[in-house]
Amino acid sequence: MVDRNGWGRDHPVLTGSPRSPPSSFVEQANVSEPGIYEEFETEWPDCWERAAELLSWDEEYDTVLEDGNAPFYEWFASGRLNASYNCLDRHLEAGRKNHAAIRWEGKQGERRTYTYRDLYVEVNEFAAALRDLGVEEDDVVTIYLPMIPELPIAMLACARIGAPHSVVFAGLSADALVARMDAADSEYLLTCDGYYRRGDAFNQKSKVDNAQLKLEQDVQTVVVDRLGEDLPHVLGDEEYDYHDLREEFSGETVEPVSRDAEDMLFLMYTSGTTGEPKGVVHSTGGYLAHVAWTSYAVLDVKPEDTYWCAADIGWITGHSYIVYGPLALGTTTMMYEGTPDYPDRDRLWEIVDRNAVDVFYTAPTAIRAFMKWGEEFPAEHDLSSLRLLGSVGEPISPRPWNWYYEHIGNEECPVVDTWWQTETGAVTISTLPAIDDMKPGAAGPGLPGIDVRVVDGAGESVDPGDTGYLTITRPWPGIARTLYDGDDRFRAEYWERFSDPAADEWHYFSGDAARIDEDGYVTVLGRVDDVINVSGRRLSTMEIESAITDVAGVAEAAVVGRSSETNGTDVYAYVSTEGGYDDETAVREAIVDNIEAAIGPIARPEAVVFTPELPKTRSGKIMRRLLEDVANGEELGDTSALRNPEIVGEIQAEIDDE
Ligand code: 6R9
Repeated sequence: MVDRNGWGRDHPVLTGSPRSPPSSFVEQANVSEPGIYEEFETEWPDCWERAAELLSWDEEYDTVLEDGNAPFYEWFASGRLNASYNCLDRHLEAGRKNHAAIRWEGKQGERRTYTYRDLYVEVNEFAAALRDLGVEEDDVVTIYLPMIPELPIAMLACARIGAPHSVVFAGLSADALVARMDAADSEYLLTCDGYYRRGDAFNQKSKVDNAQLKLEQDVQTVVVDRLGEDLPHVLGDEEYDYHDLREEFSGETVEPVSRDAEDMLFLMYTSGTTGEPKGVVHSTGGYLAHVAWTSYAVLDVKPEDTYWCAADIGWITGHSYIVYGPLALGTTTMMYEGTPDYPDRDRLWEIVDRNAVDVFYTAPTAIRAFMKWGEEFPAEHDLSSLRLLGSVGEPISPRPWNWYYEHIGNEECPVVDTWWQTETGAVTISTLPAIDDMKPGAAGPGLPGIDVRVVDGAGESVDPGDTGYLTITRPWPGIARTLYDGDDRFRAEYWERFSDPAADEWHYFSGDAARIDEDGYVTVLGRVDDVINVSGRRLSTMEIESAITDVAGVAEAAVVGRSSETNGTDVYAYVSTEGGYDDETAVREAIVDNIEAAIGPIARPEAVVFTPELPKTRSGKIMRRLLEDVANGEELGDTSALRNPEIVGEIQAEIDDE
């Protein structure tokens, strides 16, 4: 239960002053009619036809929404389409074959451009090869590749023949690959020999060889030779070279398989905090319509744009906003293999400058790093091509928001803070950039047609400013259809908490805590499992973190609970500072003051531990669980998912010294 004295009740909402959309942006925006919210309400669910109209259908759908078997919704029922046709063929037919589809920047400075025609040719050849290997419609193909063009090519080849893909982030371990292939009963795997990590050759194939030993099923494996002479490899039984296959099927074309709108386009495993990874199932019609619509309405993508979502395709953000959304709209999508600080900290700005990028979409963790490195890096480059900036993946507090707005967007680009999840498929909460004011620190209202509610434990909407659980009433086209491991788990994970099946009332539970203000803007506070209870008061660790990161000189913060005899839990804060701030005492005092000012003395940290970096997963999420173990002097759990495992030992040493 969220009680009235509980988390966040009488605390100021940590949002900055609102900003209006820049008029230069409004004039050219894809969506600028303020009446769109009302229109979606009065015409719901038919309003979603606006999304479906962005696609080409082989057969028109009969109904927009079938909700007879909730929470297993069907969108655009009996409509038929093919995702690869929508991302490729139709752009060729529209005379845009020489338009750049993908611009790829490799780690070693390599560059490749694929026109829509080039992409079409290679997707078709690989689709023919997959068929020849025996892949049939509905067979799950696992793809375990880093950010090289063969990754989206393979996804589209799978989509072309109606074989759902399951992309496993290349940085995950052999065991993680085995777990995902087993769970999906997948007998086909596409991987590579290796890839470069800061200039060194890293062996991916040996991870796959380890995985093969543990897999029960026979697997046919296709290997992309990424490293050539830098990492010679030998192919075993049932292993094929990607380039040889392409040569064998050179020039072949494959008819796109007409898929039912509800047929599975792909499977994406996402780790829950505990237990088995969840295989989130996405549909062909609803998913594609929703990602195309949000790319159009929220990210303002236009066919003539160079658009860059600097995420990894191994996660949902890359699926929806590097591959399917932008390619469905026929734009040029950038793909970057490297890291933001190699060879130098201006790498991303150099790419924006050289490619005249129009729209740039990244995560707060990256923005905080840019802020920490300093404004001189973007200042070295011409970023005036930028028109819109986006943020996704975590809450972004006002200070990094403002930094992004000023130093990257030159106060001329709207910033969209987009809240969504692997399960929602596409953006569900965000401002519409030409219509809504931006409030730094709040993602925005539910998009048109999305009914977001912040509720208490009994499912009642909380008052504006109060904290509660983030739920969504009514379905939307991109919503996950089920979990591959079973309908029961899908129902239990997302629907049981707040729905009333007897009354046929269904509310999707996101697992996040949030606040909503008088204008319906949602400030996401983080997962509910990040809530700590200090002296009977429930505090959001994210809220405390936001108060900390608002202090000048602070780059990042992670707050966890430490068991305490007196208080139940104490607030324990880990902080990394920006370069140049070496007076820890002053920063520590400012942090404590700001927490007290923003939340109250109840949230005063028991300890503030300074560290050069926070431990993070490969997708950039801070591993609070580990930090909690460190704070509580417990044995550490698994650190294999970390990008920087060495930092945990350093933090422990720092605590021991104190
Ligand atoms: C797209 C993606 C989902 C979780 C979600 C929430 C957090 C994502 C956010 C945000 C605050 C935003 N999250 N976007 N929190 N503001 N704009 O990241 O999917 O990897 O499944 O993570 O990420 O906690 O529940 P996924």
